[in-house]
Amino acid sequence: MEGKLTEKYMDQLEQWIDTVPKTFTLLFAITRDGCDPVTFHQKCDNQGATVTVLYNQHGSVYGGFTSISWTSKTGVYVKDDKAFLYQLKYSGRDNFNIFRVNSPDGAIVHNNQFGPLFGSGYELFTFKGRINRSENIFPLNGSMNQSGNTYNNQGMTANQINNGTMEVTELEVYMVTDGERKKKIEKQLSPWRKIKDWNEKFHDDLKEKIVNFKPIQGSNVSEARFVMLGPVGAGKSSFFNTIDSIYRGRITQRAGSGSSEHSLTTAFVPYSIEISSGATLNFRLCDTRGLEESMGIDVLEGNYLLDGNIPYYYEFNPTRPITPESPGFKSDPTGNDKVHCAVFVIDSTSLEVLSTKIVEKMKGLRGLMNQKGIPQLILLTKVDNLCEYVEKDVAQVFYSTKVKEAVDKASQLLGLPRANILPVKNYENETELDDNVDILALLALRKMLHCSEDFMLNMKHREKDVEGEMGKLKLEK
Ligand SMILES: Nc1nc2c(ncn2[C@@H]2O[C@H](COP(=O)(O)OP(=O)(O)O)[C@@H](O)[C@H]2O)c(=O)[nH]1
Ligand SMILES: [Mg+2]
Repeated sequence: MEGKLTEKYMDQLEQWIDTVPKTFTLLFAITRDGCDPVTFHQKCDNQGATVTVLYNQHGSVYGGFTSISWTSKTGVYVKDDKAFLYQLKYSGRDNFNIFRVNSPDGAIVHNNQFGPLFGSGYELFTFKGRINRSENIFPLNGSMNQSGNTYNNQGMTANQINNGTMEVTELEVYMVTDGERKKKIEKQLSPWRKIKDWNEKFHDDLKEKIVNFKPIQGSNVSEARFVMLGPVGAGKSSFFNTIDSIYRGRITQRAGSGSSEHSLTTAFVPYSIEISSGATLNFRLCDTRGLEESMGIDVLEGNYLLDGNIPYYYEFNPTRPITPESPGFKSDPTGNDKVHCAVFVIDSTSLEVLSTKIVEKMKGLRGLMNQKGIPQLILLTKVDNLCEYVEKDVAQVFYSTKVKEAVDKASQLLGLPRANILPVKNYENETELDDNVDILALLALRKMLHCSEDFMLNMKHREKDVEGEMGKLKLEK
């Protein structure tokens, strides 16, 4: 098994350790080996220099390095003047900080009851005794403090490193040895998904084709309706903002976005897009309350949502799902009210930690959609956070091995064909538009429109066929 540590992070650790190139070999990973001091010591004792890496559900990566082998003594301070604690990522963003040892005598604590333990003041104490996994989280019973006694804290608090929690999604220990490492190929020579010509003309063509989109004639639909479903923070509102920005010619933020524990969007908002001529495009992107483990849209409400019973701007209320008696309930929805294509929005960097409850919720909704023949897609967001090549240049997205792997994974997770998984990078921190960001988002939107056309065509044929049957019945009478 390969670990989660990326090449970029290995490069950084290598620089911090010394001037010689380093190879990293995974010795211990709690998701694979379980979180138990016995296993940790079996796998990591007497292996020379090691780096311990913790990953949490808030998108933070941090840990410690020691140049001295771990041992199963019963509690001794071990001197290491090369040891350090470090931070690589905080809340989803790279943040490189090193906290070098300033009292080497107590740099490391060796104890057979404990996992990796750094600092005489337990500056980084991972766990003691066996820790059981709960869903995708290991609630470590250790702690972190930046007292500055053993390691120079650089004026940073523990909360600025571990988000104030010792819950982690993974803890790895790598053996560190001298030697050039074979860099993982993170960029392919030929794309894993072929796109005709990724250039300005393609950008303009895509943009125009979408402006000219018209729902299938005779399907009783004048605008396609997409519903975006997914966990809080996945990037639903940002996707609408991205499309809106493309057509407004500047970065816009009509849909509120940001981070919050519960969903910021609580209403059913059917956003439409206005172009410079004042015309509106013939589709609506419906923002919904996020799918939360214990709240959010349930299956019954999902059913109403898909059938078009839920009125515009309806406020989802987790404690009181909508019923036919609720004010505004559309008991006789039109072709426009129906959902013509469902879009699950998933953060590509969270695939590994997506809770099983949320996946089950999405699968439940998929079941409903299959019954109704509604096509389904996945928007795989934040691919810039997944791959450094994409972060630098979004046009590299279909050459990125990491994005390809995430697409495969998402496809397996929900059981949708790979062609229905659409990587996107939303505008989030930009002040200017970028053709490459536009192209990727427009490609996704084009696929959404195609899927909605398929659905409308089926709707139209079904209506015709039913009418035909009725006609026959009448004639037979
Ligand atoms: N780097 C990056 N950040 C994103 C992307 N999409 C959304 N975000 C950020 O993720 C956070 C949550 O996004 P939001 O659209 O509010 O999620 P929602 O809860 O699904 O509506 C915001 O801080 C966004 O700026 C993306 O593609 N790349
Ligand atoms: Mg939102």
